[in-house]
Amino acid sequence: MARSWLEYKAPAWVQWCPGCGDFGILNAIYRAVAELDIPPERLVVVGGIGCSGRTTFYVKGSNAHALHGRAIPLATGIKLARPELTVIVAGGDGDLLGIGGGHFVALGRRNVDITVILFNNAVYGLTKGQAAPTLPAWVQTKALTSPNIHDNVNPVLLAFASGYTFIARGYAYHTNQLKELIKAGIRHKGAALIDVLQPCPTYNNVMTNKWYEERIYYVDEEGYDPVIRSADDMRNKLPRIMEKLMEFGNRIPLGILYWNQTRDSFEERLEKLMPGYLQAPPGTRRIDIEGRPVIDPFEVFKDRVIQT
Ligand SMILES: Cc1ncc(C[n+]2csc(CCOP(=O)(O)OP(=O)(O)O)c2C)c(N)n1
Ligand SMILES: [Mg+2]
Repeated sequence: MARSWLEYKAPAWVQWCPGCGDFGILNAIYRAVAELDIPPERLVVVGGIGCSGRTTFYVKGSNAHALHGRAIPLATGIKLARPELTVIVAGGDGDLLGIGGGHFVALGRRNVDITVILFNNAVYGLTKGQAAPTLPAWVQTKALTSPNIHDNVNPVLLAFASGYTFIARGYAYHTNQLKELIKAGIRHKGAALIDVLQPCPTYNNVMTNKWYEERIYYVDEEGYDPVIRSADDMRNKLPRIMEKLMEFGNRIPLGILYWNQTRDSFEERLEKLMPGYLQAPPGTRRIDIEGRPVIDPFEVFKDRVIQT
């Protein structure tokens, strides 16, 4: 029997504004990991900095809170040291696409088996509503003194260009559908992006629940097929996939948009390079033999010590 989601509820007071989309995403994460029966000690939620990054305090797991924009590199290190762990990144659009944009791209190139949940409210919520990289041009949300004159980045298209092998989009208030997308992303062996659209009732007074509800629809209701199993599939399905990845206007597609099942994960590539890596990954190896350090950190770092 699956675990209860309550096993994943950390004893912390949830500090988000009433009506925040983060609650829906948190709820979907709880139920996804419970249904997948992931033991909390084998679950790692790495949070970025932002309202969204606080997710790491609210889910019981072997979690870590990174510096702003650095959730992906920290998660990558954890996953490569202990590939048997389930590693999830929870970060905002500012964190993952602004200051952390280079790391977002690098994860796709590596195709590390990490599930990135992008809390996409189009604003910097925690720092009081500045324009995030996903805010469309000429939109003026209430903290801006003039309309946004930056063009917006499309996270699903950037993920595709970077090499992510599972790309989905969900809506924060549709927690059942979002839970299923998160489960599929976790099960996928490779870099997964779940772009989660979410109203920010405090700072985004333009992209509201009503705004989203008028535009969103699910691609599976149209019989859309996102799965790539061969080079032929890629040739045949790519035009349709590009259409869905690029669509963001009067209609916004939700669901699994792209799922490439042909590429090795980074862990599989490492195993090819270093046979035995998966049996004895670095995080499980002894760092001393019979009490004698194999690596003497004092020796290694001796010329790096700051003399006072
Ligand atoms: C190096 C650094 N620069 C800037 C900040 C200030 N800061 C904190 S959160 C944040 C952006 C948060 O926006 P987002 O990532 O979209 O998360 P949200 O709060 O919207 O969930 C910024 C700029 C910081 N903490 N560290
Ligand atoms: Mg944000």
